[in-house]
Amino acid sequence: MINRAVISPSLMCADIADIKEMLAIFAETGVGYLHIDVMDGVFVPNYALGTDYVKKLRRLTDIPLDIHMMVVQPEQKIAWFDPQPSDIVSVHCESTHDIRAAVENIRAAGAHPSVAVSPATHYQAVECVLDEIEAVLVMTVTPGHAGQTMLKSSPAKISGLRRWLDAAGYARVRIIADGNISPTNAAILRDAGANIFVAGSSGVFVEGCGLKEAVIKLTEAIGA
Ligand code: S6P
Ligand code: MG
Repeated sequence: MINRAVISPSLMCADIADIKEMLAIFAETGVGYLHIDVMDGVFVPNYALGTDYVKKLRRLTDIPLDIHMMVVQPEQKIAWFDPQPSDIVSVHCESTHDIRAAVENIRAAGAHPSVAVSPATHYQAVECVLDEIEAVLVMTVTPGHAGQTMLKSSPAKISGLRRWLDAAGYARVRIIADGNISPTNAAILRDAGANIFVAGSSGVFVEGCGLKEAVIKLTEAIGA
């Protein structure tokens, strides 16, 4: 994976009425991934995108997916999404007692493994799988809902994680920032060391702003 800053639009925030037009804009502007929030109503108090949505989406685009599993026992559910070689799949370390099995199942399915950490979880929780993962997803809001405000502790958490990864010889491990990634927050988190910017209602699906215009603005903010 190339370690450059990229945008990953969060499709739970997208208007499905415009999906083809939206995907054409993402292809034209060169977004890195499409972020798919999977929620089971148990790990988080909400439901979001599922297997059939992903299957149909794959027929419409070849942009890689960045699948964020907010479900219990994710190790049993990874294969349901038929992960592809360019996809990233993130599993929460709080959602399973066997994070290594979850990571191994992502690798076995052929995708890039990533571990997600909720706000109350220290990033060092990923230490036992550091040799196996290619990214760490840092939740900069409480997982479960779009439209929240970024926690003030997020830039320091991301810069601490970046320094820790680099010092341990894992500079290649990318950091995904997820939650209230506005252009202003994206620039701050880019300086802190994030590489992939999940863009929802404050990033690209912004009220009163055209989609293409918003993607360009966010791309400029991350210096891509
Ligand atoms: C939240 C989810 C996120 C949101 C995204 C929304 O549980 O993991 O991916 O979809 O953060 O973006 P925004 O700008 O509305 O916070
Ligand atoms: Mg997400």
